[in-house]
Amino acid sequence: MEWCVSIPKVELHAHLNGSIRDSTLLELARGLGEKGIVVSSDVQDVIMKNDRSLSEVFKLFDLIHVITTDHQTVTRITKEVVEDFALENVVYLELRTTPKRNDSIGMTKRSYMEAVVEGLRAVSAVDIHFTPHDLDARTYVNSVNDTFHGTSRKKIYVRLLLSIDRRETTESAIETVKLAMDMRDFGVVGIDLSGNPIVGEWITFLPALKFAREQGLYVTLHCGEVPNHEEIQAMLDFLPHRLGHACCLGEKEQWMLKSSKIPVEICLTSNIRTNTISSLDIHHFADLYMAKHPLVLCTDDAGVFSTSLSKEYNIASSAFGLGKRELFELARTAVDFIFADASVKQDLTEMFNSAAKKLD
Ligand code: 6MZ
Repeated sequence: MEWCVSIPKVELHAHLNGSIRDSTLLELARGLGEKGIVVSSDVQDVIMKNDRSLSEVFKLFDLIHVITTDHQTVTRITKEVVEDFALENVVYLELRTTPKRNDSIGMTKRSYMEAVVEGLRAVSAVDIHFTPHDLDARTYVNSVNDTFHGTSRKKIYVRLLLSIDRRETTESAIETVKLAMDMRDFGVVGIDLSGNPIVGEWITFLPALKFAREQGLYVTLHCGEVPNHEEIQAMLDFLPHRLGHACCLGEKEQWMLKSSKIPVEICLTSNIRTNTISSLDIHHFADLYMAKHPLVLCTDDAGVFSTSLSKEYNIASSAFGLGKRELFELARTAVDFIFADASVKQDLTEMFNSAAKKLD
């Protein structure tokens, strides 16, 4: 496990509100409990419960959103989540979150995202690079190399994806895409479609997703968390830049996925905890890995599922028999699937190349 922590890693599928530290959630719940807004002992029970079905997970998110959705808290959790990833040697993070509107506290989707960016600015325990205009990328590479050997502060590149929740209307989804376009200078690179997979219809989101792609934003889709074959087919036909999960694919869909070479964000613990896949023995990671399909290990919701990216690498190692060299290559190839620009890719490639020389 220690070794999995020590290697540089790339995280491409992490939901902000799913990645909050338990201690922070409990502290926030206690605060709201004192004001009578939530019953803090109920919240504690729900937060600490570890075996949740997929539908229970979405109920938990509704509760988390009650606890976290004010500007100050959004800023705090963003800062902490980025620092937590960086401290386990995640060197590039694509953090996704659903811009939220809450009229009662004067929150708009834009002000929510401004609070997220404020959180990135507030990062202090590590060095962060999150805008496309960072000038000191070269220094970054060198210092990440030092980081791998424990000699300097941790460094992390962060880019943002704006999520469209499946409960949203077409108009609301388009509003999110427009916001993403406006916020490119603050590190926003793409759009994600997520939320409860049994809610909403593909046709509702398609106009916004097409618009995003036309505008040069990257698109990743939560695909196949439930066996909705019509939707899985439509998602594969859309040819997004990446897919999340891709669990419940039929034989023909698996064949289409492999031919498409669309990279898949694999979230092992999440799939098992939500019972989307009954056991790691039958997880599609093995088949896709053997087929040399582009894959990246991710956490999904490190807080909700009590995991970390290092743990996910460790699980892949024990469940699928991957050795150190294979795990390192898995981490390194993830650089090919990031949504940041070529200069970031180049820096990360050089950094992984240099770390590879020092592998034992
Ligand atoms: C689908 C998920 C998810 O956006 O409020 N989310 N959507 N499948 C999953 N697998 C378990 N895990 C998280 O983060 C929380 C939101 O991310 C989506 C849900 O829409 C959830 O409300 P943000 O930061």
